[in-house]
Amino acid sequence: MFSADHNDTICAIATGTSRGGIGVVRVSGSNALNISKQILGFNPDPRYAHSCDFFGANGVPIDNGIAIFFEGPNSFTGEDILELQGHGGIQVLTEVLERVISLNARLANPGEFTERSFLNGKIDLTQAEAIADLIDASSQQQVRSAARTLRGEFSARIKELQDKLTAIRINVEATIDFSDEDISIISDSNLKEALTSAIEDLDRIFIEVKQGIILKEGTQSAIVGKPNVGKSSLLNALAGEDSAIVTDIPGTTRDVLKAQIMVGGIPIHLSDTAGIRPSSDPVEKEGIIRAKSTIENTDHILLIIDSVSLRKDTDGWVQRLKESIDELSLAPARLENLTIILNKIDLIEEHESGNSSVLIGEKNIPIISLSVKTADGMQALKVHLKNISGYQPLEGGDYSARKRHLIALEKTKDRIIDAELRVCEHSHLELIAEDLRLAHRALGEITGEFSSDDLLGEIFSSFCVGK
Ligand SMILES: Nc1nc2c(ncn2[C@@H]2O[C@H](COP(=O)(O)OP(=O)(O)OP(=O)(O)O)[C@@H](O)[C@H]2O)c(=O)[nH]1
Ligand SMILES: [Mg+2]
Repeated sequence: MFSADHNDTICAIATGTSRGGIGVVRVSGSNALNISKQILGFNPDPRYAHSCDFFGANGVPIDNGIAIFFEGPNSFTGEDILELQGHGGIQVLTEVLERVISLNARLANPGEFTERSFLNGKIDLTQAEAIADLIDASSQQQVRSAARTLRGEFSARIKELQDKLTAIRINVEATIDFSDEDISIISDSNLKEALTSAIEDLDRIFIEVKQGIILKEGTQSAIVGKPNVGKSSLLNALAGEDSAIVTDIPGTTRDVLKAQIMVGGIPIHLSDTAGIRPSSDPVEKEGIIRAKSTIENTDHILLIIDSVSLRKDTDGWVQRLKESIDELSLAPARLENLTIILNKIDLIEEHESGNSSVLIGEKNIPIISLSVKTADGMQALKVHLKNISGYQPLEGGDYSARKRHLIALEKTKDRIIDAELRVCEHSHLELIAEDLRLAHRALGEITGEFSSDDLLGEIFSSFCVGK
């Protein structure tokens, strides 16, 4: 929940709730100095690491550790902060926390320290989001991109574009002001040129943000095909654990089973589905309905075929492959997202693993031949999964980005295109000025200049307590 009251003093165990060598209780707010004096028994020097006792109400030390007091506004939140670094046991940390609460502080909501940092202008919204991304990062690339955004590199890109828009708006507004005197500060052609250049900049940022989203959210791949072709075996092999039941009985999998793997730093969300075949069994039928719905909603479709039933060295194999694809009832455009996996090549005498492709209609569909059983060809599949994710590292590194950034950029672009059209139609400058104002506003949503309480609530509630 977005916290309406920012005047009180908040506290939390900042180091999580598991056992550790060191545990930190963090306090932020106007009462932090008073709490410091009560718990430490002296007035701490700002930014000085005091080795001391942390006293309970009865004067008995609860713990001994390092206390650091940061005087606002030179602190993470911009408020007075006290950090008590004690021993990392749950009981001892809870006692220190309870003592702080008894001295007129309240338990912080998730993300409330970061929220205060944002509200006090210490960081912008993209940096606040990057803090959550850094904490949640599960690959080296995610750590790098979150750290880059936290350093403000993404905000700087947005700021550049905002400055450009501001310059255009100043010229448009000035031309409106001097319209009685028939003075034109900016000509139509110069205005159009400036808007086109802003759209080009937007498009570049758009690509960068898209890469950031792939890195953070990854892509979805559904494993589909006839019963018994090895779908669940493939899920288990990729995930590195036996999550799905594997038997030689066709129709084993009924429900959709999900697993997440990391390939080259990209999260790939896999779904194992029920084998598709005509069935009168109500449970299996429901499983097949779910499999088809998964196919519709996934980014990529991995159609597994038993290579014994579809030997590439036999006549008419392409036609038979086409029939298997037709059974999925895919919309023609979805062929773009299809990969064929020929499994069980270990059962074919002279087999070759790896990549090939086949032309179906006008689409060249990739084929990976492999054996889940022997792992032959599995590496080729992993490389393929990374390639189809669409991730291409940017030259200077990536940003950690979110869908809301993409939506705001789209809104900004739409408004600038509107303005561009009006320039072509020689519309009133007031209308162009309004389009540009709205474009500016949409861009400001990214850094949090213009954000609703609902949005802020959504962002900060995804944090952990103590951050
Ligand atoms: N020889 C060989 N057998 C395999 C291979 N992959 C899977 N199998 C076997 O094929 C059988 C079916 O495997 P599953 O993974 O359960 O197949 P499925 O496609 O999930 O089947 P359903 O859930 O019934 O649709 C099991 O006996 C597996 O051990 C492989 O690469 N080679
Ligand atoms: Mg299965």
